[in-house]
Amino acid sequence: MAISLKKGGSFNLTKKEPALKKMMIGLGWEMKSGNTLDLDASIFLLGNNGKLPVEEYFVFYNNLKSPDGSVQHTGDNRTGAGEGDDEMILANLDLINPNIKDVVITVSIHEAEARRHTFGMMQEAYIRIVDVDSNREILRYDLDAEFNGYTDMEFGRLRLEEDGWHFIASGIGSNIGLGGYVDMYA
Ligand SMILES: [Ca+2]
Ligand SMILES: [Ca+2]
Repeated sequence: MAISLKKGGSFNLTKKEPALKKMMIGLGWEMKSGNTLDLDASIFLLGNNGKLPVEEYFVFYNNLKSPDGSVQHTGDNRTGAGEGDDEMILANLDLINPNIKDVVITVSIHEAEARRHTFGMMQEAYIRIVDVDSNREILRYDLDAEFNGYTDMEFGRLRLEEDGWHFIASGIGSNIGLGGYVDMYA
């Protein structure tokens, strides 16, 4: 049974899922019409100051692996065609550089402004976290209904506290694009 979290809610991931080591962050979508829309999942690994230690800790379709080897993007999907997870990022909690304090997961629409795309144009769009070893879904968010009108969102973040990793279901929609997040964290 997946954990049901309200927007802004959080829980102690280490305590709740002590066996969790490898996570798969899966993004799936379909378009309502015959058009295609390109969603991108990205991860920002941030230090104590809330910034990327070096820019390679920003993992996305053009930088598939973090320097510590903890986060691996499996490759860009530009259409969302087909069922199930269309774009995936793997994260291994054991490999995260000890200087990393926050792992921010974002979803953004590629060239949303130029193409006039928003989350509301999709159907069956979701982002989820799966425990790779047990193949169990830990968390899922639907992107289409609640985030209608937005072009990007902070899905959630892992934060290292004294008692382990906490997951915060941020669910913060925005229209700043992937570049906006880069400006914020670089
Ligand atoms: Ca994509
Ligand atoms: Ca799909």
